[in-house]
Amino acid sequence: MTGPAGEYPDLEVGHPKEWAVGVPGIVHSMEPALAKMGVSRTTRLALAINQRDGFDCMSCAWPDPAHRNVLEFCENGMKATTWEATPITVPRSFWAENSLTSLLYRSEHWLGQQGRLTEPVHKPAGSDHYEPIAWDAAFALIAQRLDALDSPDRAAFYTSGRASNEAAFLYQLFVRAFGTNNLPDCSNMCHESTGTALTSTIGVGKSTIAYDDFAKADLVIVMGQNPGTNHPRMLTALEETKRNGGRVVSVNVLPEAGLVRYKNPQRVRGILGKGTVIADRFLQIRSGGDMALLQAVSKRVLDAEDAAPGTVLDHGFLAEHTIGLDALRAHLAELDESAVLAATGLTADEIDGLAADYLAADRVIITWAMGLTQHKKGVATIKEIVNLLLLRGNIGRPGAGASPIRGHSNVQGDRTMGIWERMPERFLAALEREFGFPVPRRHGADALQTVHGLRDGDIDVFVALGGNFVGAISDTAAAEAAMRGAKLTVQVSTKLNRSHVVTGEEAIILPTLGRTEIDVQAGVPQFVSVEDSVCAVHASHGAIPPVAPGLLSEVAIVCRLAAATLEGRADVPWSAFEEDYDLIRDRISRVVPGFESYNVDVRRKGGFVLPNGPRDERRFDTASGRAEFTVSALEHLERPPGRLILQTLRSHDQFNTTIYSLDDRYRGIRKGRDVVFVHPDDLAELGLADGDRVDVISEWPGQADRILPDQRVVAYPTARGCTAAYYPEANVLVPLESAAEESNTPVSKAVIVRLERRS
Ligand SMILES: Nc1nc2c(c(=O)[nH]1)N[C@H]1C(S)=C(S)[C@@H](COP(=O)(O)OP(=O)(O)OC[C@H]3O[C@@H](n4cnc5c(=O)[nH]c(N)nc54)[C@H](O)[C@@H]3O)O[C@H]1N2
Ligand SMILES: Nc1nc2c(c(=O)[nH]1)N[C@H]1C(S)=C(S)[C@@H](COP(=O)(O)OP(=O)(O)OC[C@H]3O[C@@H](n4cnc5c(=O)[nH]c(N)nc54)[C@H](O)[C@@H]3O)O[C@H]1N2
Ligand SMILES: [Mo]
Repeated sequence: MTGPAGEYPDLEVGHPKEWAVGVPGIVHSMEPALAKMGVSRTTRLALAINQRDGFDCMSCAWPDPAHRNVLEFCENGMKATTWEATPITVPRSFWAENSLTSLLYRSEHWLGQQGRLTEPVHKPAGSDHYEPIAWDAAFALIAQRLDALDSPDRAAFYTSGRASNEAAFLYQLFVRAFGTNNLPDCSNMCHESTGTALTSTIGVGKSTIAYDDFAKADLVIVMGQNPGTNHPRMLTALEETKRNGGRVVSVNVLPEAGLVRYKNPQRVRGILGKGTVIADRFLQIRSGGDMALLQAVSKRVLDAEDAAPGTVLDHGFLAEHTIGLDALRAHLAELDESAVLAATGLTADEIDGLAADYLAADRVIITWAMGLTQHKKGVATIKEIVNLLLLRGNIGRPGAGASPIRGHSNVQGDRTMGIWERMPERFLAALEREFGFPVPRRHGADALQTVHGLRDGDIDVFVALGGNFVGAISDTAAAEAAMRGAKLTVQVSTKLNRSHVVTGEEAIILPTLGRTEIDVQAGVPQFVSVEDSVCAVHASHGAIPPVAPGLLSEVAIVCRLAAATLEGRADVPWSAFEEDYDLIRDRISRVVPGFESYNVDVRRKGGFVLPNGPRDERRFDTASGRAEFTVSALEHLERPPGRLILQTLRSHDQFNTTIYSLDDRYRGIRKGRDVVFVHPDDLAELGLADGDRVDVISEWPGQADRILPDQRVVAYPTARGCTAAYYPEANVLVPLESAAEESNTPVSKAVIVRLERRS
């Protein structure tokens, strides 16, 4: 089937795949690399990804096993690596040839394909072109604009999760020395709901498991996550769960390929055989129904205990380490089963089945990602995960725990290093003690508040250490209008994206080294370090020469910007830090708990694992000093008649706003992205058919419609009433006002839409 029209005239729609990865995946991943980089550069890269003396793969925050394969990467890791390591660069003539107005009509895919950025450029106020600028002039200009602000709070400093620990620590140090906590980051749009829920219930906003716990688990419940595309190496861990007799359950709106069947490319059986069936049970839940499902399972666990007192719950653990069970018990006693069925779209049998799996398992891990966090009730849903795990003591022992799977490769480390608009007092006080300048205490702006600040004229300068803020945040039109209100926007980036094109009055791009590249300072090769999803910190060494001479590392850029802006206002040795990253780590070791002997530990084989109260000693640093059961009133999104609930998600060939190709192999889509996936019965009900072209229109009370025009309808086995389209194109549909309670994360997985056939 081939679709007509639109931006993608060659769009092809086939059948979704059942299995993931395997040799076609790896071969597919090497082709573009080989074509662009030649065999020797490609081989050097492939042999260095995720190896002990190599670099940390940028594609996700999945941890590395103790035993590493010779090629310890996945198809998508190789894509991310090649995307960065391409020898193609943006030529100087590009800026004169392309006005910003003309670039507005280019897709993210096209922008990324222009190659690596190699020299700083400046767009003067009133001009429609960037033009080259010397590094020192660029730093002086930014410093001057920052200095001219009435208050440091009139600037915001965004971070995307690729920044290393060293760069992130210096960046927040600079920003706080400048005088603000305006440190929004990509995590605000990602796992903020996780951090909020876990910190309040178990005292730490991170995973409570170690890598090898997957091999020890009897049951892994994968909720709202598509590992086949977004964390492919996780499938190897799930395969181990299964090999050791464990079960895997997937709770998802979609039947995602990798969870159905997986062919491990690292094993002969995976190459030749039919692969492993990963999910023993698949619960195809309605969007946002997870809170109800988890409450229903917890209720069944409590009922089982009532039927056979003393045999089901972990009474010793509950008595010693938790509070609040009685309130939960009372709440669940009143649980309305019909509301649960309506919210989940599941049958009582399906829920009984999951409860039976949970009760039969001695050791249970629950993992999750964006399918839970990007909902209005995301925080409450994750608190229900904690409730369920606590009932049978599934936290703080081998093979059991809560395991949020992070997105960006160092998003967790950046938070540990202080990238957060609301860092706790103990961190701020330690920073103040170590550096001796007054650290601001007033909470800063998160990602959505930054858009509001820009829109309302409260923020004038926007600086981004990586990422693609206007491409990634919700409500693209509103975000872009807000960004245009800035006086100055600054992007520290490897490649072009939408955020370079939609700018403030004045704009600067500072190109930077990527993680694949060798970083030499004062004649000595430096390394950086990162923290993965299971709190393991390890070194990352560049493997190939920089794509162009004169590129600065992120650390160097932050140091020079700080030195130019602060002009000795804080007693921080910026140029010494730039020359020797060990000096940065020495200071981190005096500020951040767990890093006391950073420079020694990070040089150990495989790095080191940060202490974690719940995991290591069942210590819960909450308000009560115990793990806290919580009670949340059941709520789910009602779908008005004739409407669908839209989720915005990733294709197989993209990394966030970076589009590698126009294919989504596992979902049967080729050469286009202008699709909207709809259940066949919903299509019939709406009077639409597969292949129709529609406008997708989002509705928010009291506001004008938001429109994603001209999408091809694809009949797809999604849950009834739920539809899906690709992020970031569909971000235009997500209202700025639609944010998760408590975490303020954009609700990217539940937008009420209607589909209108184009005439
Ligand atoms: N190749 C590649 N790797 C990546 C990324 C990438 O873009 N490309 N991005 C990285 C980043 S930053 C992140 S955060 C992660 C994202 O990793 P994921 O969270 O896996 O990414 P999404 O594509 O947003 O997929 C969301 C999943 O949740 C399901 N879902 C949606 N709504 C619900 C719901 O209400 N309930 C349930 N149970 N399921 C639901 C969707 O069907 C989908 O399978 O991946 C990281 N890794
Ligand atoms: N609708 C919708 N919106 C979403 C999501 C969703 O599921 N749906 N997901 C959200 C999530 S989970 C996330 S994490 C955010 C992602 O938000 P961001 O992290 O802001 O976005 P990315 O697309 O990952 O950023 C890509 C850009 O980073 C730059 N870059 C790449 N590598 C480097 C590097 O090493 N150094 C520097 N300085 N720059 C580099 C390149 O210029 C590249 O264009 O988006 C969020 N937005
Ligand atoms: Mo993310």
